[in-house]
Amino acid sequence: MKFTRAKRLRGQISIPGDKSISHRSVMFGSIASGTTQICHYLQGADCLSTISCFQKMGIAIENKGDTVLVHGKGMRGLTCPDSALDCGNSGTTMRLISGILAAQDFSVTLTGDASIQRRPMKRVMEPLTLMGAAITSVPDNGCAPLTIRGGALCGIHYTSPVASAQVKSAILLAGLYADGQTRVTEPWVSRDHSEIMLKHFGAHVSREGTTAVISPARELYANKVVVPGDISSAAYFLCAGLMVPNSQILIRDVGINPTRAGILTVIKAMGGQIQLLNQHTASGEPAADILVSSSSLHGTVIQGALIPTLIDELPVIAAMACFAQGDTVIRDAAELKVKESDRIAVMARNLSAMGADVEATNDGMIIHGGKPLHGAVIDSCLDHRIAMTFAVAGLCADGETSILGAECVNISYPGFYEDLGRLIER
Ligand code: SPQ
Repeated sequence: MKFTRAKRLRGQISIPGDKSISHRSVMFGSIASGTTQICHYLQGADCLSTISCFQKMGIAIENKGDTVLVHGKGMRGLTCPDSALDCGNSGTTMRLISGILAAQDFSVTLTGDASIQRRPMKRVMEPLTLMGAAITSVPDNGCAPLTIRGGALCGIHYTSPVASAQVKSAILLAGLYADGQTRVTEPWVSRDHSEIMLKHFGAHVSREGTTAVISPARELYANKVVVPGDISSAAYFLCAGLMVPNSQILIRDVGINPTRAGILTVIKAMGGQIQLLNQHTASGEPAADILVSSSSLHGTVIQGALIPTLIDELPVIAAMACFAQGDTVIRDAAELKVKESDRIAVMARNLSAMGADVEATNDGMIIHGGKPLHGAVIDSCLDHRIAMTFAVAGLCADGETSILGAECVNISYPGFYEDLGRLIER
């Protein structure tokens, strides 16, 4: 894909469904009793991997496009698949399913693509083993493929070294099957979609400070889930609207759960003009339309408890910071190194190739803003967030920006380039 400078961005856009919420709706619907209707399900490759994993475990799932019907078979209704479950590129699929498989009375192997086989899985292996599951990393390096032999589980109080919704959710899901209460304490609160949706399905979940608490459940009850637009996908339009002069975009129906919406805080701190309109709640998740207008931006510091609330948006925020006056400092974000790519190294390398003044640090980046960018050849490293970030950066750079491996956006946003193209005026 090639991008050149845009004169302005104008118009309205509806964002595809939230990836995190879509995954959870199929997983929880599969172990609930009855039929769960999911509206605005994300048809990205990651969420299709989740559907196919549960189909292989005997769950009837009808994917009708925007609507998905999951005919749940209850907490003990999954059957042993006849071959390994393929999680594709999706960390969420692999880590959350591990929590459910930890309690099943069969043995399963979880595998996926080259990227997922490099991502750390010890973070879920360790707590689930403490609860009673037997989990091995087939290559014996703490990475996938993983073989999980489920069993009787005991409730634990686990203190996680990282703020990770995937770790927390895996433990909470196992906790549904445990013999007593399960608690997960994190350094900072990570996204709480699992807690919200588990309650929506009848589970007893609460939060005490940075600790999530779940009680064992006999049954989950199917429910309708309306998935809001994904704020991580909306982020590209938010940043593009702020960066490209004379722009105004109305982004419709975006999830603004406070544990996900840190980008809105950062935009305000940088002097960006955004307005939240039509605020509402769907299936327990807050959502709104967001009106964004181009703005003159200044640098800021992004750190601490804010980081888990915008972890996936940091690549595009870093690109936006190149167009802000002064320095933007990102710290406490070492987790970026273990995503689909090492997002610190890949961002620093690609932004530098476009002429930006960026320093990679151990746990983030320092961006010295205000230097004009020029086009370059960008290696996405097959990381969807990197490809989308540089499509946006290319709209504000002199010359041509080419993105290699651009099709990886299908992981979370099929149709991204078409949607962006519709807003561009030249
Ligand atoms: O599912 P995957 O591959 O881990 O996807 C990413 C992404 O950029 O889309 C991370 F690479 O999002 C994660 C996110 O970073 C999705 C997620 C979730 O749905 O629970 C939680 C975050 O990961 P973590 O490791 O902090 O729990």
